[in-house]
Amino acid sequence: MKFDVLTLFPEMFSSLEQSIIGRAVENEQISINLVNIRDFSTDKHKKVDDTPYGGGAGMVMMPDVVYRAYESLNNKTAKVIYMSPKGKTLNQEKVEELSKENHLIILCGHYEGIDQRVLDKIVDEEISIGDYVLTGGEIPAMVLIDSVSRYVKGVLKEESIKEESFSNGLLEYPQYTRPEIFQGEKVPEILLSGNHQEIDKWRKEKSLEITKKNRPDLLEK
Ligand code: 4GS
Repeated sequence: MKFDVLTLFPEMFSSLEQSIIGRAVENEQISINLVNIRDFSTDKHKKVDDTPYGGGAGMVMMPDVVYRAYESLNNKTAKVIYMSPKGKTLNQEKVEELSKENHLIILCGHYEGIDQRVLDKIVDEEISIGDYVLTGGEIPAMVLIDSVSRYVKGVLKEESIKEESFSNGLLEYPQYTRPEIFQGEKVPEILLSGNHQEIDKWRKEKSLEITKKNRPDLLEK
């Protein structure tokens, strides 16, 4: 899977050099190409934004600068995704669907956003990571890259994908490891029994219990 990211703050993406995503890049299971939109400013001060027509607070990213950054990718077939709270909310189903693509281009806005005209020309899909407002689309882009990369072959062990929250439409059961007693609290006896049928049953019950408590909306689907 190839990700091209159009952003004013490419340095923010250094957190993806760590852990599982960092290893996936090293193993060439995914690639992350960061394009600095500012490099496509033609202004002597490298200006990338201006005040909004019609008035109002903040700055809007200029369409010509964003368009030149996009054009530099010579895109023919990749899906272009704009991270924005106006988009459809990301969920695990969407993540799995996107993981079937070979190439994604992710556009990150900053400040008040991007001139609508360039969005209308280049964006295929607008995606939000949730109903709250951030300072930029960079963290949402990292959320998308992280969640989609988990489904790319070889990035995770296959079992890890099947046994987690949402994969069966429910939240995940609780996990325990050594020591057997921590501050006087024992690990649930059943998990030490070696009876895998009973363990599966217990885990399903626990999944249902936590889903009922925290996310009853998931049970209505
Ligand atoms: C989100 C979000 C977001 C909105 C970007 C205000 C800067 C900011 N992007 N999911 N302008 N939530 N973007 O808050 O994707």
